Amino acid sequence: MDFKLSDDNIRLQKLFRDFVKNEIEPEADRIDKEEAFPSAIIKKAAELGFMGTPFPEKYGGAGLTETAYCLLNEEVAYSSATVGTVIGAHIGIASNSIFFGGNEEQKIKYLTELASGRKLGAFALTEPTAGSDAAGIRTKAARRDGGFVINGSKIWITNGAVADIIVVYADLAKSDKGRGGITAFIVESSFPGFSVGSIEKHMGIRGSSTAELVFEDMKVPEENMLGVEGGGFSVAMKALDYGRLGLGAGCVGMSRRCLDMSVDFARERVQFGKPILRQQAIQFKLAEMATQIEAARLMVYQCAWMADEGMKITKQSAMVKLFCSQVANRCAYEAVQIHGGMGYMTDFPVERFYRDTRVTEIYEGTSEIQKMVIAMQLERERRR
Ligand code: COS
Repeated sequence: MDFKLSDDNIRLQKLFRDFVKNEIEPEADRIDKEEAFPSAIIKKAAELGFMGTPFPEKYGGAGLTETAYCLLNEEVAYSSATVGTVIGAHIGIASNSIFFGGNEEQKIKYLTELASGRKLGAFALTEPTAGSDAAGIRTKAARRDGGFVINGSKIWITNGAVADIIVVYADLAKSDKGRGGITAFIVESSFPGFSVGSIEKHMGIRGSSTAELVFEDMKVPEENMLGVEGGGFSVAMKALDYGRLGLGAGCVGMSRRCLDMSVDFARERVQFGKPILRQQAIQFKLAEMATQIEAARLMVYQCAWMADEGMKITKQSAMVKLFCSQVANRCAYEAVQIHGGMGYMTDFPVERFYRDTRVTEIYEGTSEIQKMVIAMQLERERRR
């Protein structure tokens, strides 16, 4: 058993840290305050090969591991959860849908464009009737003229208004209900019949784009069906397994940042004649934060190792997502508490982290859904 990062991963971690320090940190507050999509940062990340970190080089990726992808997410979210969210939606769930569900032609045509960062991806599953109950989608696909036509809409799609390539999950069955008909399609934003509807405003991750997508008789070529007819639900679930792992790594980065800000502040802030870092009330908070972050980090990298070994990560990644998002929320809460009045002011990043961490217990499956996934896996393990 070896808990050290490999020399290659230590080098990558340094590379990611330099990128974050030079390109993201100077912009992170502005991105939040101006609700600005971080296009220039994403372009730079693409030039450096980061937009396809875990994918093979033959598909335009960097040919690295899930561990490396987690290191990237951890460092990026240390500075900006917005940028972490854009990359997470692009790699974790959109590109992974094609990587896991696509055939060779689809990977060459679409994954290469995504992994190289020339195009941006989105994952379109959620609908008004299908949030936690992912199988409740109403968007319909039908066979027509040797291809498909899709009608319906999606909501709350990350990268939705800016993505070029979108993996859309639609119901190809005749029935009105059931995951049996759910089929995945690769859609280009230039397809006639595709349009962007309302753009959402949100509490945190304010520079990320969250949009409604509308499909009106949108024609999709036969060859753009991803995987098999009715196989879409499994593709979405597998992509989410990997998305949740990356998201957990981002939560570790956010938690670390909250701790670092808190220690720095507590060293400087003097009350009752000494730095508050010397007050037991504050020491206890910092110690709890540090201990939880240590545990969260170990969970992330154990799960990343499992993924790199080709093991099934459904249960483990749900645990990672559940625990790491809770830790991030607790760390942000305590960071604000330690900063006191200053933590509540918008002049300091701690307030941004408080808002940004909140969504991590909601998107890519709420904490309650992660518990369901874990419990269902426990049941399956006992049945075997
Ligand atoms: N990988 C591959 N396939 C999977 C899978 C996984 N991780 N999990 C489930 N599947 C497959 C199963 O094998 C099963 O296939 P068969 O019917 O052929 O046996 C099928 O999918 C259904 O599985 P299950 O019975 O577990 O599905 P449920 O309908 O009970 O799923 C949950 C319920 C909660 C797991 C699902 O609806 C879910 O994850 N919801 C949350 C969605 C979400 O995260 N939304 C956030 C927005 S997207 S950013």
